[in-house]
Amino acid sequence: MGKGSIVAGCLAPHPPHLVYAENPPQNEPVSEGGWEQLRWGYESLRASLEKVDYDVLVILSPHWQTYVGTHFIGLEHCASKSVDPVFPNLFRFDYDMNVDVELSRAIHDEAQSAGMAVKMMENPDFRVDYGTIVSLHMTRPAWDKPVVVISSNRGMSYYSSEVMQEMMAELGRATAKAIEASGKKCVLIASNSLSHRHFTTENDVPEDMSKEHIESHAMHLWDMRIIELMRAGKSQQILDEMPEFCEQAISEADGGAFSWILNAMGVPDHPAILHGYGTIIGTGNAIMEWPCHRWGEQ
Ligand code: 2X7
Ligand code: FE2
Repeated sequence: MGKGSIVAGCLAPHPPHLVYAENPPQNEPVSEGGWEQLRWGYESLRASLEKVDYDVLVILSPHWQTYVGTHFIGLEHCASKSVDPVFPNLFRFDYDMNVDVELSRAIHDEAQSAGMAVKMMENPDFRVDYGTIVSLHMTRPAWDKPVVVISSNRGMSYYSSEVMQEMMAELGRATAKAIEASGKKCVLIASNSLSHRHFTTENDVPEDMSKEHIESHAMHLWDMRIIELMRAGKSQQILDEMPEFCEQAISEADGGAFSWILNAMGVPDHPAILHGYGTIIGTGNAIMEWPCHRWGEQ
C-alpha cells in the first residue's frame, strides 16, 4: 500500500441559506435563489475538485460541539432529517451519508496516542449537525464519497483561544499522520464563516439580496486581511493572529476548524485559491482551496 495524502484542503462555509438558495431535492423549503456569488464560488470549487483524484472527505464543523474531548462519528451510515434550529424555515434536509469508520478510528487513535481526549460516537440515533451537511452538500452534492466527521471541541469557550490552538495543532498533526498511514487520498474541509457578526432580524423574503451586506466595516477589514493572508500563503501568520481574529471578528474559526486544517496541511506557505467571497445575514464567507496535490510538482 502506498502512502496516503491530503490532496486538497478547503474552507467551505455552511450557512444553510446556500442550500436553501440551491433548491436541491433533499431540502423541503423552496427559494427564488440568492447568494449567487457564493454559490458560483462553490461551483468553481467543485469544478476544481473534479480534476482531483480522492477517496474520502474529512470535515470538522463548529456546529457539532463537544465539551469533553474531540469526537468522531463511528457509524457506517447516517441518514435522517436535519432541521436548522435557528432557520427551520430555510433548512429541512434529508441527508444520507456513508462514513469511513476505519479512517475515523485511525485519526481517533493517533490523537489519543498524542494525549488528546477523544471518543468514537456510536449512538445510532445521533443527528448530524447542519454545518457538516451544508458544507458537504455544497462541496459534493452527489454524496458519493465516504466521509469522516470530526466534532468541534470547544477549547476556546471552555479554556482560551491559546488552548484551542494547541489542541487543533495536535489534532491536525494526528489527522495528517493517520491519513498518511491509511494509504487514502483525502480532501479536508474546514466548515466555517470568517467574520461572524450577523443581523438579528430576518427579512420577509430571506433571499432578498438588496438587504445583504457585511455587518460592519471592521468585519470587512478582518475578512479581507485573512483572505489576503491565505492567498499569500501566510498560514503561520494566520495562526499567530487567530486569537485576535476570533475575538474581534467573533469569527467562527473559534470552533477550531481553520486552525486544524492549516496544521493538518503542515502550515503551508503555498497560496490558497479564492473561489468566492460573500456575506450571509451580515457574516463574511470565503470559499478557499489549498491544492496540496500540486505542491510536490513545484
Ligand atoms: O451557521 C451559520 C453561519 N455560520 C453563518 C451565517 C448564517 C447562518 O448560519
Ligand atoms: Fe455556523
